[in-house]
Parts: sequence; structure tokens; C-alpha cells
Amino acid sequence: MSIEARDTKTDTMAPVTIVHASSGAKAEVHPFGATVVSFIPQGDRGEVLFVSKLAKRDGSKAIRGGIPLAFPQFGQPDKSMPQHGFLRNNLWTVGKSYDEGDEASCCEFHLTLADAVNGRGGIWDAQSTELDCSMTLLVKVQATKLSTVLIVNNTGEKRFDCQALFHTYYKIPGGQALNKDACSVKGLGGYSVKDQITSDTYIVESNNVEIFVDREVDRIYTPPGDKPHLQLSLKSAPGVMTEISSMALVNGVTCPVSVVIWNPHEAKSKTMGDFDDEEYHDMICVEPGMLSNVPAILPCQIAVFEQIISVL
Ligand code: TA6
Repeated sequence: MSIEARDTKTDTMAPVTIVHASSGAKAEVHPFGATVVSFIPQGDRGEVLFVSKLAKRDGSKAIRGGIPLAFPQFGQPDKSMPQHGFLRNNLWTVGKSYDEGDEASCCEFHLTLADAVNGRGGIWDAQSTELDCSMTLLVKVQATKLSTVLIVNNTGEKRFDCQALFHTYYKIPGGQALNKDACSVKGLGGYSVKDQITSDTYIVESNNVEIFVDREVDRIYTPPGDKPHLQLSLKSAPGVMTEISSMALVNGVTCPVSVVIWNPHEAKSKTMGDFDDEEYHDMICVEPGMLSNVPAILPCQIAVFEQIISVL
């Protein structure tokens, strides 16, 4: 494995490249937000993730693309807190890197609550919080897999409720995100759906139901009780498949994993300064999240939340 040389003293914002030597697969992680901004697996698939050409990479705002991290909440129910929480808008520390035999090449990233100096708000406000926690993101690169594991350690004396989500942006080649034959998601049979645009609610009839982008899509899919682990497939182009799986443990107990599917489509794209007006043709977000029925993390306990992206 190799981590490309970086001058950690002067260049804390330099991205880290993790190379799985035997396969040539590699990932790039930006320390700002510990945001994975690239995954190129072995073979001729090329780049799996999408990052907007207008994305800010200077720490002025969360990176528009790759795998931004949402915690301690999804969305912005409390206006004093930044949208999707404070992990993606703070500078993380690059930790150790190591190989797991020839199986995987790994690198860790760390953030303590005290280091999260940008925008916390709510019960996490720097001036008043009684809570404490520390975060580790483990990024594992294998020949055809990328795994991200978010570990939240309750280092304080009080329990706290939270949500966590991998806000993963997938690249759709050839600008075909709105082509039903090129871009779709399957495998969510039995999930209950909340459409954030229309407020419609319904149940996905079967795993064969194809979910595609025909307008602004912003939907939360919540698993039925017997499906805590997420396992779905994304078609990015005819014959180009990605398996996405996710599981979570809180206080050592399985926590259900929901998934958000989002594409801003034309109108919303025009409102985002760090996203080109036409880039909605080039991406789809498939976002595993610990969003409902999440137990409070107890003092001295941890949440472990993993997303595995496997290219077929
Ligand atoms: O994941 C869907 C969503 O909550 C959308 O509502 C949209 O706001 C998107 O996240 C992007 O949010 P951001 O704060 O990154 O612009």
C-alpha cells in the first residue's frame, strides 16, 4: 500500500491517496470532512464517485460530492445547527495507514468534538454542550471494493441521540442519470418511502422495482423490521453495476439502516453555487443512513456504521 507523501505540518488540507498496491485500486480522501473524493477500482470501470467541478476544496464549505459525512443529524431540524451536522465542515486529522495482508489498504481519520471548531450549534454548541465524543473514519480500499466505517465514541458522561449518514454521490457516465435504461436503483422491496418533495408515503412492492430519476428525487427509504442491513444495487450504465451494502451497531446492538436517494434535477441544481446547472445529468446520490430507531449512544459506548461499495 502507499500513502502519497504529504507535508503534514504545512499541508493539513492535502488529500490522502490510498493505493491497494497489488490491484492498483485507489481512493483519495480530503482531510476536510474526511471526505472520500475518489474511488477508482481495479479494471476499466474508472471513477465511481461524483464530485462537482464547482466543489470547494479549500475548507470554505463542505465538498460537493464524494462521500460527505452527516452527523449528529440528517438535514437541519434545528436551524442553529449546520445542515447535515458538523463532520463534513471540519478538518480531520490523518491517522495511521496500514495493510490488512494483501486484502485491503487502510487509512484512518480522526476528529474530536473539541477539534470541530466550525458550526456545531444545538445541544452540541461549543459554549454550552455537556456532551463529548470522538470520531474515527476508517477507509479501506480493496481491488473492487471501497469500505468506509464511521465510529462514534461517546467519551462523555451523558448519552446522546444522533443520526449518521454517508451522503454518497455516484458518477453516472455520459450524462445519463435521467435515462431509465442507464441509471436506476433496485433492492428496496418492503421499504417504506417518504417523498420529501411531494410528502407522499408508500411501500416499495418488491426488490425488482426500479427507482430512477424522472424529476427532483429526494426520498427516504426506511427498512421493514426484518431487514436492518441495507443491500441494494445501482446501475450506472447498461451492464455497469455497483452493489451497495451498509450495516450499523450502536452500543453493540444492530441499528436499522435506511437509505436516501437524491437527485436535484434542473430547478434545484440552479440554486446550488457549488454545483453546475447541468450536473444533475451526471450523478445520483444513494445515501445509507442511521435515521430511524437509532438507540442513544451510551457513555463509553460506540456506534459503528459501515458502507461497502462493491463494483461488479
Ligand atoms: O440527501 C438529500 C438532501 O437532504 C437533499 O434534501 C439536499 O439538501 C441534499 O441533501 C444536499 O444537501 P447539502 O446540504 O449538501 O446541499
